[in-house]
Amino acid sequence: MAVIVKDLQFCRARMAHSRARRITPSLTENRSCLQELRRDGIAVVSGFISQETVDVIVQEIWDNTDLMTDALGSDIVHRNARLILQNPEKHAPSTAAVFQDHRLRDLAKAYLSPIAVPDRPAIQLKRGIGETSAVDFYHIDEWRPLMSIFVYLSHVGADNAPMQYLKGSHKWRPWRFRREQDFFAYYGRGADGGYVNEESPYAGCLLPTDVRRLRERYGWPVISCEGEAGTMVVFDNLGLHRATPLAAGSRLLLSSYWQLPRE
Ligand SMILES: O=C(O)CCC(=O)C(=O)O
Repeated sequence: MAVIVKDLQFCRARMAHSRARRITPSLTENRSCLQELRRDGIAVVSGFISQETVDVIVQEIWDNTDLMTDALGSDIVHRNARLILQNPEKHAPSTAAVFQDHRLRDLAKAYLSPIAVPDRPAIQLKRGIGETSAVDFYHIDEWRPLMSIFVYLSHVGADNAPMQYLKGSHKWRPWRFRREQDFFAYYGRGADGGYVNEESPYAGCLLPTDVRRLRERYGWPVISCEGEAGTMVVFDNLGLHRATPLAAGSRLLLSSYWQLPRE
């Protein structure tokens, strides 16, 4: 009985979010990026910030934080094979100009809704060679509209843990329904962004065989998100994507989410 109630709650919540979603192209000057995002679920834009801006931010991270020394505490957590520095604007003030850049805000509001809001800005560092985690399985991050932005602070080549995304997998197709329903029922995050139970890291994950079958059916190509420092990657978190383990060097980036306000 409780399960059926949960399923009904999911259907109601999903309909409410579909109604609140309002793609509004007039809100962004970057129509081609919006078009790509709508078509593929992802867009990679090189030169989004200059090398000079990258250098200033990286220097601040070195000077003001323990991120590069593997020390935890003071807003640094280790999750999903990376160190995550929360409240980045407090520790590295020059990141504020990037997180508050009107181009990002306009794009997010155009893609999601004029009422979309930013969430969980962070600086992420991967430097454990070969380190793996649950997000290395293809997964969705949500059942409700959600968009992520990465801005690279280091060169991300094939060896530097580029994210992989299945282009077109963000669109509504029947396979999603059961996945999103399970996600609604079993996934939880606390206020600090940490998982609330042992199932949560796996809630949106698919087995490799499931992904192979879906790709056979829908033909989604893989994009490997490689780029120079200064590149922006924007993606719809409802599309299937996965992290890849670091093979060499490190990967440093700014990340933030955009979503509809929580009711
Ligand atoms: O960091 C990455 O490469 C991918 C991250 C990811 O899977 C996620 O944000 O859900």
